[in-house]
Amino acid sequence: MTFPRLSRRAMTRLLLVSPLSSSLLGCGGESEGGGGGGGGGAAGTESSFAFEVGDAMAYNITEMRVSAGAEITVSIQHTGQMPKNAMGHNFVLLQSGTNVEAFAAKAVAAADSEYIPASESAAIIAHTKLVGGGESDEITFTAPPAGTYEYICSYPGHYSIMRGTLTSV
Ligand SMILES: [Cu+2]
Repeated sequence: MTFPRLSRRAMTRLLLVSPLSSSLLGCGGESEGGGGGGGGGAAGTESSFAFEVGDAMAYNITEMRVSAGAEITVSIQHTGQMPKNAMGHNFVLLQSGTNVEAFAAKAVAAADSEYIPASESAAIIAHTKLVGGGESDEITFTAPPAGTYEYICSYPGHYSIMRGTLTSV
């Protein structure tokens, strides 16, 4: 009920001088230091994405909306049983304009680097490592300039189903 850190008089002064008073009041004495969890800047954007993958070829997230220049966290967790050499998954965010089919063809030949083709590094904005059942990874990167970007799982044969669109605004 009471504000833990401000006396009633101090609170009144604050109300008189601060244009933020209504939002402070809205917060009451409860938690929520403002902004809410995982929120981003521009409307409808997010800064944290939790990918869950399993023994099927599927992403749980096929659309991402981010604020250009924001710090983005992508985690990927493989909740299935199959090892990564049979049902590996990753998250590979590609530069705008990348020919996904051509990229995927190069990726197939890059087994030694877990299907991240070194020759195509300029086309990759960010990527996680390849995960199999029970494994996970997390990366942080800067959201690219405003535009539309595709992301795929570069494990052989997966990209045609495991792909999504990141929109940066
Ligand atoms: Cu995959």
